[in-house]
Amino acid sequence: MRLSRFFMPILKENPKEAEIVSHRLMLRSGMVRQQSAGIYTWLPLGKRVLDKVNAIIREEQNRSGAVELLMPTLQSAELWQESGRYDAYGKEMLRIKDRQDRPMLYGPTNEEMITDVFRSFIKSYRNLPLNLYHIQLKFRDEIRPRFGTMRSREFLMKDAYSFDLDREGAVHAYNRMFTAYLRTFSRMGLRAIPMRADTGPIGGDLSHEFIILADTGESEVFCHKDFLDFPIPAEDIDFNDAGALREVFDKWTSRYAATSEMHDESAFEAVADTDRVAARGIEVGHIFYFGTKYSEAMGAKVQGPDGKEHAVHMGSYGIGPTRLVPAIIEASHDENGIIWPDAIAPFGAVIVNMKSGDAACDEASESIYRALSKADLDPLYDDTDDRAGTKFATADLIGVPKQVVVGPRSVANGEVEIKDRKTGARETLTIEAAINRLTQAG
Ligand code: P5A
Repeated sequence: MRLSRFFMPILKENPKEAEIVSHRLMLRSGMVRQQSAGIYTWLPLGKRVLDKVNAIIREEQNRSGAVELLMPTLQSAELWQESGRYDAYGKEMLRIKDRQDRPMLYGPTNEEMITDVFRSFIKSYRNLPLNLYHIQLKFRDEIRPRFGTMRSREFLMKDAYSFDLDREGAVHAYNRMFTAYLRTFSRMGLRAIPMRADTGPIGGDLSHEFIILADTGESEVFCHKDFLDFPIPAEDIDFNDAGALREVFDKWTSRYAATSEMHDESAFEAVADTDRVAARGIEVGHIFYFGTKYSEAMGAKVQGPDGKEHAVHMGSYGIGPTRLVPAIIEASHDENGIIWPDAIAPFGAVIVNMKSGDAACDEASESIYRALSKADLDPLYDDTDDRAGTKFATADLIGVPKQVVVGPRSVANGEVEIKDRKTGARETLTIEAAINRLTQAG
């Protein structure tokens, strides 16, 4: 991508409305724009990062055996009247009427709709287990949308729904998602700690929130320090092996970890003084097992091996991609801007042409741009007429992992500089060696 052809509206001033660093950096780097309170446009730079986050989520969901579909954002009120949540949900639900005056709503979650999909097709236990997910916009009319896309009214959610014949199957399904979530967040460079959680309006008796420790987090959390370095399950873990997944679950739940709503002061005090972590955190995921709450109310039944009808046991599993992006920034930035982990960087490298218009600089930059593009490194080429200082600041701000600096003095010797955004380490190499270094590292 040539920056002169891209759309990346960088802000020079710090936006006054941004209270936390991720919100400030997302606005300054032109990743998002607020359209109205808690409702955002994802601009091209932000969209690239969001797509990377979604791709990792999708890969890990698919690996665990979940199957993707896409449900609509608008739902009919009838489904929610069946489950009894239409009146219970309260003011967070955005209620709408269509031209026939039929009550509709912008979905805050999809338990009812997926139960309706399920009951209209699945009649036998032979079709179980089943886990269906989608990545779709939700709307919750939060009283206090804040911190940009961290707590917005319209936001993206990956929501998965599992269906099993009995509790045992449902617990296996829960452990599948538990394990998939550990892997998902770890691939984004995050350590998300599963904590016993309240089930709120979703319901049920088993629930974990996945929390990233961050000073700017909205939740108060208490946990054992072992969570900071437990090993993450490997890619080849067998998601059909209930025993292996049970072990993962037991290991991660053997230590104290709770949000303030579930906090038990005396249990926490039993943890050795030096092992206690009391901190703030960001909830990036939340999983629930709620048994037959929706299947009973909505008649989602299958015939079991005993020939009788059974209401299916269900769970639901959420991740917030539009919250994850700022959460990653909270965890990875410095005073000059964002530092993207490689796996979700919007570009693989940025080529900084210090003197656009200079024949030698242009030629070297173009050849590097061509080579990196060909190697699928997805480079951004800063070919604008900005001053070199502005270009350096932009490259640091947008946080692309590798910068290739093409300046008149080094180019005269056939050389360029590679700067690592994270460590700040610089290395001068011939153009060819620089291309090799970047394409091989990738
Ligand atoms: C689980 C999936 C549910 O809604 N039903 C379907 C269950 N869970 S949840 O905890 O309420 O939300 C799941 C995840 O969505 C993100 N999220 C938000 N992100 C941005 N702004 C918001 N206002 C917001 N609300 C929820 C969180 O990541 C949460 O864990």
